[in-house]
Amino acid sequence: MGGADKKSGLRVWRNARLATMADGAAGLGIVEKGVVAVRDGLIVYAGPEADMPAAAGQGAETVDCQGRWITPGLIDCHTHLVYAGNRANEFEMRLAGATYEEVARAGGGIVSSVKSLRAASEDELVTQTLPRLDALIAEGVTTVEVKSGYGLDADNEKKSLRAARRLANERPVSVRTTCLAAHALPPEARGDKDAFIDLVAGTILPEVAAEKLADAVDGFCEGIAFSPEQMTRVFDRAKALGLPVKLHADQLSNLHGAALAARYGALSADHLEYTDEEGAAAMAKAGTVATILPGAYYFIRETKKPPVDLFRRHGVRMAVATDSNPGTSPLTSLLLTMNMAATLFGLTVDECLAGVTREAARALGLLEQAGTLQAGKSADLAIWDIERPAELVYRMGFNPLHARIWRGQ
Ligand code: DI6
Ligand code: FE
Repeated sequence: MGGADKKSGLRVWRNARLATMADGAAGLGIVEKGVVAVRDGLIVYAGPEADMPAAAGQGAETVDCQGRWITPGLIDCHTHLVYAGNRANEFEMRLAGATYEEVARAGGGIVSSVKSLRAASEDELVTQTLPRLDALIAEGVTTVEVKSGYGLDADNEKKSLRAARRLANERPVSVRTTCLAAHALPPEARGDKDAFIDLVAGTILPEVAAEKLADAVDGFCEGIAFSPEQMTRVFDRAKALGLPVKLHADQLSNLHGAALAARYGALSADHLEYTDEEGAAAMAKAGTVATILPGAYYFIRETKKPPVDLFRRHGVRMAVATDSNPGTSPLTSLLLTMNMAATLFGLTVDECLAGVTREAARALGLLEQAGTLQAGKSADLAIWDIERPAELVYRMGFNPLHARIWRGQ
């Protein structure tokens, strides 16, 4: 008992500058001369040192941050991190002038990742995913969302979700899993999208839910994937199973996916390059977060930008994520992602930082537990060797992380 007490005892990070990211605070919620006090993996106080209640500091082990900045641990709220192999060959084909269709006909595209994932064991998937996870963690990520979507049958979707869950045993990081069975049509479906959606809604989702393998359900609503009507069948089943939904929406065309997501009270709608004002208004009303994914926009050389001004005008919250995947965003740096969101889409530094902390937590339904430096939340911290927060967004390919604390450790 005594040993356990000591281990989980009070620790205080002092002499720090805080970007608390607290909702409602101005800008980043900056506290000069700040402290963060932690007990049992939870923040018990975050604020000015001068105002710290005596009880919060009594008998604490202290860490002198020497004026460094502390932000909430970063949250990557949209990844397809679990996959096998890679698609560098397709990248070379595209550089040589091949079109997406030509690549697909040569056996490329999502289906080639499906083939690789099906051939890999669960252990191999974990082994292949860890270096990508480590790259995220090295930049201060403390929570990562991981989607399935390269299995596309019950056994392989479950295998990939189990591999995703196991990442949390291998590394000090929180993992949220999302079932994206409605991602693409597998070859054995022979072009019958409706029959495949029946399989997703009737078999895959119920099996995934029965084993509690997913925290949410996602889909790809697009001409090259599934229609809004097909997505409603997936979402209806998700709701019946008690799972929150999110959606890859309006990435390549405007099928009004954002409005559809909002109608289902989705946690987030993601990509959104082609979303119109109606979609933005519906998202605002539903509290659906807009997850901005500049990595995919950059990598596929999209030219249509998500309507950031509409999101601002309607009060839609914006998250920023890597979309890490082998086909359209082989990106494992959330810091670089912030730079892209600022440079390509004009997000402000404050929006970028909120997008990888507070709003990312909101997009995962985790705002009660993570995403800001506030009492009662998980003690997930990133401590940075920087003079001002803008440096986290400004630099490209430079990592100023000094230390990362996950659940107080
Ligand atoms: N949108 C994307 O950009 C990726 N999935 C999705 O729904 C593509 C995934 C891949 O090509 O492997
Ligand atoms: Fe994605």
